[in-house]
Order: sequence, then structure tokens, then C-alpha cells
Amino acid sequence: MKNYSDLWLGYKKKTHNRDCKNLNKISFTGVDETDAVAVNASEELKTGLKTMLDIEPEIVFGTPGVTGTVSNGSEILDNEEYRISLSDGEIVVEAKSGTGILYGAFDILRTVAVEKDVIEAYGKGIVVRPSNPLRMLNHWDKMNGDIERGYSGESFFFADNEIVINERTRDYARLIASVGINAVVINNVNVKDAASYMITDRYYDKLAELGEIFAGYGIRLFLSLNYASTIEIGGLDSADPLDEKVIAWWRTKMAEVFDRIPTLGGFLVKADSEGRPGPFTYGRTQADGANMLADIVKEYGGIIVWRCFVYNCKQDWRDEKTDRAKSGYDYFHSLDGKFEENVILQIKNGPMDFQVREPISPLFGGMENTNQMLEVQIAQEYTGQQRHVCFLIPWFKEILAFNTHMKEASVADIVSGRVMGNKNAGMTAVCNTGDDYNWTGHDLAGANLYGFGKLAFDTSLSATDIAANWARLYLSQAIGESSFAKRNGEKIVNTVKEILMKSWPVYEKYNAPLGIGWMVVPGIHYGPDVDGYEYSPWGTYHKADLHAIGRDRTDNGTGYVSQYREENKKMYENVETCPEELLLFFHRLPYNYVLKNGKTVIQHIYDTHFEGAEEAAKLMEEWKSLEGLISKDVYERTLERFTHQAEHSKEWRDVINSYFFRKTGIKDLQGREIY
Ligand code: GCW
Repeated sequence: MKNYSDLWLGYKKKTHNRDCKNLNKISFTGVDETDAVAVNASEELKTGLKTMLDIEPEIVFGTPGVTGTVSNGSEILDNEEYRISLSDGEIVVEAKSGTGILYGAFDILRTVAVEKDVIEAYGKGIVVRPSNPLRMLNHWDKMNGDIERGYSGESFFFADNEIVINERTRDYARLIASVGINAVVINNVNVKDAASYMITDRYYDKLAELGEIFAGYGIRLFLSLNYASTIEIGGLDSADPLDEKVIAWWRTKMAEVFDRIPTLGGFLVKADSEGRPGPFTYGRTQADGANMLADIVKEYGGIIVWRCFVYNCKQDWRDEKTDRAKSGYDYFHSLDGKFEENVILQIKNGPMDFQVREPISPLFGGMENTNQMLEVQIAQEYTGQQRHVCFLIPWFKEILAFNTHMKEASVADIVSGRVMGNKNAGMTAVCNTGDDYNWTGHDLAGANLYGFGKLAFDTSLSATDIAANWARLYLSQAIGESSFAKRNGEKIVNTVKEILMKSWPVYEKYNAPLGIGWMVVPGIHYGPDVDGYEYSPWGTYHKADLHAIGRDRTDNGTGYVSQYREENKKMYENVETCPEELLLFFHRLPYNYVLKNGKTVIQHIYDTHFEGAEEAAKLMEEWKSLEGLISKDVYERTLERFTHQAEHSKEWRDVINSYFFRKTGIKDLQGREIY
């Protein structure tokens, strides 16, 4: 017995009696049996079809390289694309690479798993291509086995400063490949202690083995790098990117690293941020640092992913002028066009830090000649830590759709490489997995893992469809046998979909109001503490007094708003056109300021917090309606989380409402209990 769930790859027996003869023979074109990824694809199909339908398909491999143009001559396939069609009653998967074939195989397995008809699905032929070149996960796992901001157990990559490789490693690769992830950073961006030695003999063999497993699923292994490795492990006294000794050390080091870990895709670097070293120490720019490394790893096909999360975390809260929100843009904007072609700037979705609501980082649209990758966080650091349900895909959809007004491009247009015609671009998520049985602590948080992969692969998918498909795939394994219809499949899927789709708005309601953010317990970032970060050096202030709340980020205030293109600047700086959910992020307003719905800011705070807690309780009731319909384990594990959420949301409600009632003395119009 495995001590972990198969999640959406559960492959349970199907009892519908559909004619499955089309699945008896499946042809792969463009690859032969020497392609490890295609072989894994074939194994996956065999296992899945055997368990679900009791079919043992004959898999026929083709000739490598033959498929450039797909068989009907209509399209030219790129590396990770695939086409599935039916020819003489057999399924044909065409691709240029094993990875394309693998994605095709998972497509077929999903079709069967959700009990869709094969002829209906592939009769007309489908061509599928990923929206983003890079679809990455960032693990913040530490080598001692802890996970920074991890809410689902310990690391399954590391224990006691060793790298762990076991059955779960391969299943992890299968799971994420099945949703289209093609790159993984296994270690925390805060590279310290043993992790600094990842690029030494101590870990090469294991990393090579791990890289090989990943490569078998079309996934490239990346490592987070200690920028000051020259000092910490190299014995030099500098990490100056322009120092010849430093450059020479890296040259030798990288030759060794890529030789010993041949599948390595490159590195992720957090520099000059939250205590991590970087080029600023030597008076150099972020581009100097990134380019030095990029130039060296270029000959190995390596990529340097460089984070833009650079800010001063030791600021004086008394200082009105400094605004943390401005720092990413301030440090990187003027470097546009100055980065090597194999550098990608990794930009968090917002200018602060993964709050439940933030504006989109002005770096998107602020740079026209720089590779960019969107960083989101599915680890729910600020969104309930996988104890509260918070399905983030609707939020990510909004982020991707945001019009930057740089050539009228959306964030999705930019990070896909469509606007600049670049291939070093994409999306990454701070991952939410750990060694818990269900991988993500909260079973419903699995929808964020699945959903991120699916969305990064196809940004046109709707959040609702992702939610429904996840529910269908996951619950079909959780429930076990018997047909979908018989076990009230539609009721289950609809209920879960509803819960998921409501969850982010509900969470937002009882959280910090109107985009102001924070108000969490410092350090752990869980639970309400309105002034927790108010008089601290982290740069995250709401500035509430008895009259007003919010940060003026217009040109009369910190001027942050001027980092946007004109259209967006205008929208945000005018209190009338500023989206209300971001009102306090951009404006300082009196509590009696009247919102579009006729309510004052203070009444809005009271109302949303009462509603949020009530709605959280309702989500639990909706979940309870599934009792007896879904697996007992999943039901009970999740009910426990809902019970906590229902209570904890009241804590949020009461702390926030009481804080503002005490600050302002303004009574709730509905006379509800505030303490
Ligand atoms: O959100 C903050 C977290 C830190 C994290 C940092 C980052 C890995 O609180 O734990 O460090 O962001 O993104 O680098």
C-alpha cells in the first residue's frame, strides 16, 4: 500500500459498457522505443487502460522525426505539441517529441477517466499546443526536510540533508507531467546551509538520478542557487559579478555541474532580498549578476531564472516616502533589454507578496525587451494555508487577463512569449505539496495544483471547467468503482465546483479589506492581526487611524501609480475608476467614503466580514451534503478543515470588525455584535 494518494491519476475501474475497440491499438508517430518519455507514455496508457477498461492496448511506435507536419498536412507541430486523431478505428498520437506523445497519452487517459466518448473526443482530430513555453513549479523545500511556507507535511525531496528518491518521486513526476508541467525547482529560493552544497560532489549523483527521472516525463530539473557560492563554498572573498576570480570560479563550477547533472535546465536565483546575498553588495545591478551566470551557463543550454522580488525589508515604518510596492519596478525597469537571452525575470503577480488581492505588478507591461515569467503561489501562505479552502485559479485568470496596455498585451500575452516572440518565458507557481497522504494538506487544495498546471498549459481554459474536471477526476478515484452516473457524479462535481468557485471571494471577504492586504500574524502569516505588520520594517502598512485608512499611491502620495502605462495609471489614480477591490491599496479614504453600492467603507468592512464568516459556514454545509456520496476518508479529512475554517473565519470577522469599531466608534448599521 502506498502511503499517498494517486490524486487525479487514480484510474479506477469503469463500469459503463461503452464500445472501446478504438483503444485496442494506439500508434505513436514521430518517436521510437528509444525515447524514454514515449516509453513512459506507453506504460502509462497500458496501466491506465488496463485498470479502467481492462484493455491491453497494442502500442505501435513510429519513426522518429517523421512528424513535423501532422498527417492531415494542416499544421506544423512544435516540440511539446500533439495531435490525436482516429484512423481506421485506431488512435494515432502524433508529435515531434516524446513529451508531445506523453501529453497526448494523458489526454486519452483523461478522456477515458471522465467517461467521454473516444470518437466524440478525437473523431475530428485535435491539435493541442501549450500556451506557455515554461510551466514550472518552485518548491520551497529545505534539505532538512522542512518546507518554507509548507502546509502539507514534510518535503518528499529531502530528509536529513539528503536527497530522497523513491516511488513517490516518480509518481510526483507523473502527476505534474499529466497536467503539463515541464520544469521543477526542487529547493527553496532561500539557499542556505546544506543546500549551498547542492552544486558539489556531495549531491551530484542523486541529482543526476532525479534529473533523469524527471526527464523521462518531459520535466527539466532546476536548482535554486546561492548567489554567494563563491564565498560560501568556493573559499573566495567576493561574489562581485565583474570580478575575474569570481567569473573564473563559476566557469569551472558550471562546467562540472552540467557535466555531472546532464539533464539540468538551469537555476533560479533570489538575490538581494530578505537577507539573501546579491550583486548590490558590490555596487552592481541585478543585470550584472544575472548576466554573469547566464553567460557561463549558455553553452550548456542553461537558463537563469532571476527573481524580481527585490526590496528593502528593513525599512523605517515612520518613513512615508518609501513604498515597498515600488521596489521591483525601480530595480528592474531601467534594465529592460539589458539581460542575456537565457535570463528570465521571474515576477510575482503583484508588487507586494501574494496577498488575497493585489494589483498586477507594473513590471508586466513595463519591460518590452526582457524575458518574463509570472510567479504565483499555490502554497496558500496568505490565503488560508491549506486549512481554509481557497481555489486560486479564478484569481490567476484575472491576473493573466489584465491589460498592461503595452501594445494592448495582457499578462498572458507577455509571459507566453507571444508579444516578444521569445521562448524563454512562462508561468511558475510556488508549490503546495508535501508528504501528507493527500499531497496538499487540504484535499481541495489539490485543485490548485492540478489547476495551475492545466492553466499554464492552456491559459484559455475557464476556472469553472478546471474545477469541474478536477472534481471529476479526483473524486472518481476517491469514490472507487461504479459508474459516474450511479454514484451521483453530477451532484458531487457540481457541489465541489460551486464550493471551489465561491472560495476565493469568501476568503477575501473576511480578510484584509479592499486590497490593503496583510493584517496577518507576523512570521507565521496565519490568522488576523490588524497591526501585526504596522510598525515593522517590512514595508506593509495600512495606516489606519480614527478618520481614514489606506495608502495614497497616487502622485500625491508615493507615486507608485506612475509605474503603470498611462491608461492603467489613470484608472488607478482616480478614485472613481479605481477598481473597488483595490481601493485602499491606491487611496487613503475616510471611513465614510461611499462606495458604488451606496455603502460607506466602514459599513463595507462590517458587512463583508459578517458575510464572509457566514458564507464560510455555508461552504461547510455544502460539503456536508456529500456525506455518504464520496469516500469517507476524503469526506472526513475535509470536513475537519471546513470546521476549522468556519470557526477561524469568525475570528477574522471579530478581530477586524472590533478593531475598526474601536478605532472609529462608528456603529454597524445593522446593530450586530461587535466587540
Ligand atoms: O512570501 C515571502 C515569504 C518568504 C519567502 C519570500 C520569497 C522563500 O514569507 O517565506 O521566502 O516571500 O518569495 O522569497
